[in-house]
Amino acid sequence: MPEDRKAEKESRRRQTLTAFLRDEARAQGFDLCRITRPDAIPQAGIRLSEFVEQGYHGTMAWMEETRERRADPRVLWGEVRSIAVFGLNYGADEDPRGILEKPDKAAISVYARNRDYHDIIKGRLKEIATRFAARSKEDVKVFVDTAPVMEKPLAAAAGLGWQGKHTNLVSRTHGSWLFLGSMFTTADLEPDEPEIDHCGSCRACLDACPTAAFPAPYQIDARRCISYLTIEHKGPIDPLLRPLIGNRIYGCDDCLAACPWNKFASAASEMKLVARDDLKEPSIAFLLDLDDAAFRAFFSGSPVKRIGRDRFIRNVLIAAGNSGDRAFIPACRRLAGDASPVVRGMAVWALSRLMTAGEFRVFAAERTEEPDEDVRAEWKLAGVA
Ligand code: B12
Ligand code: SF4
Repeated sequence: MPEDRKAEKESRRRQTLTAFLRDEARAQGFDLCRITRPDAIPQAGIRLSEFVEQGYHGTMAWMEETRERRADPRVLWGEVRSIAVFGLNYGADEDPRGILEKPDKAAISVYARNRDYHDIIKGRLKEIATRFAARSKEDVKVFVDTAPVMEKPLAAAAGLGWQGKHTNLVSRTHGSWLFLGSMFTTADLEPDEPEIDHCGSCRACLDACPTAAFPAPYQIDARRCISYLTIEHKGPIDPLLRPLIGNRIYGCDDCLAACPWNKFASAASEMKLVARDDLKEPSIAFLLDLDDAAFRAFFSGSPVKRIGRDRFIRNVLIAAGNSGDRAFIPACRRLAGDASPVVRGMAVWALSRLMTAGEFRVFAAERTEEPDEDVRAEWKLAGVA
């Protein structure tokens, strides 16, 4: 076959497969699907190294361990020729910051009020990949969040949006409310144009952060981010950051919600299928009472279940301590005798804020010997030697 005929045939195949993939993505409920090349993010690896060298990843050691694979999709999978990036709108039907004014309620970030998005997206990506592989006779691999893939730079290179100053992907059509997932393939697909940065001089997201987690625009120090502290971080949380956490018990949406591009976003109709109304404004009193079995049952199918009951109750105790609501004192007293040291320690902190100085002195005098070093440190912090 002459060279030009061959090139024309290849181009037609590329276009047909790309169109097939977009149709499949739409059929699976994705709002966006665009294509990029595996060599499209040369800056990302360098910036990831800077991030890790600054220690911004905190205790997420896996970020450092997988650095090389994360930085370059070709190290993760040598045969990959094209990467399809998918976006799923998860916008809420109201401003999620409203609950921050209700100290007796617990704020769970929007993404976690639904069934676990890893499960939702992975299932849909697998469907698409199976049909695409059958049609193209090419190899495919799908990833969402947990794999060593830099989803945001890839999404920006594919043109789904750009990385905003809060570092997340912002889209002109969906604001800051998109989940991302990707499909790597050996197929040669038609790449899309990248999106350019439309943040301009805006710094709303940077100013909105309660814990000042952005050392500079486009850079995050995860160690200060409430999402990291409440989800990824095990053990006691820095006492200086606790008051700034307010009633946020799982993740945080403040920087996302502050983004002016959200005015183009709509509430996600897709997510309604999996949204849980009882996770919109759960009461702190109810959550403080959850033992391990009740925690597992209540958060079954939710991403919240991943952090386990003890870390979760630690977070709820911080919210209780920040509430100023003395009605939580009996529950906190009970939790000060919990089997988990991280729960006991945070109960001591909460009580030191909710009780009067006199009440706390009486409570301290009644305590039994504490075997755990971290809990002893909490007593010391509260002024009890
Ligand atoms: C680790 C991680 C976290 C960590 C660290 C956050 C972070 N920004 O890295 C913590 C636990 C804090 C976190 C929190 C959240 N996360 Co998270 N997280 C991830 C994960 C697993 C890896 C991200 C990563 O590679 N970070 C390393 C850094 C170095 O990479 P980066 O963020 O892309 O950093 C870039 C910028 O700093 C930029 N940069 C640096 N300097 C400069 C200078 C200029 C001029 C420019 C232009 C750029 C630039 O270059 C870097 C490389 O591209 C991804 C899933 C995945 N596999 O990608 C989800 C992911 C990023 N998280 C997500 C979500 C939803 C959240 C939360 C909103 C959850 C919540 N409500 O609590 C918060 C948001 C906090 C925030 N402002 O980022 C979504 C974001 C979707 C989107 N639209 O972007 C992802 C993609 C998961 C998914 N599949 O949907 N997360
Ligand atoms: S998620 Fe909250 S704590 Fe984390 S960077 Fe954004 S505003 Fe700050």
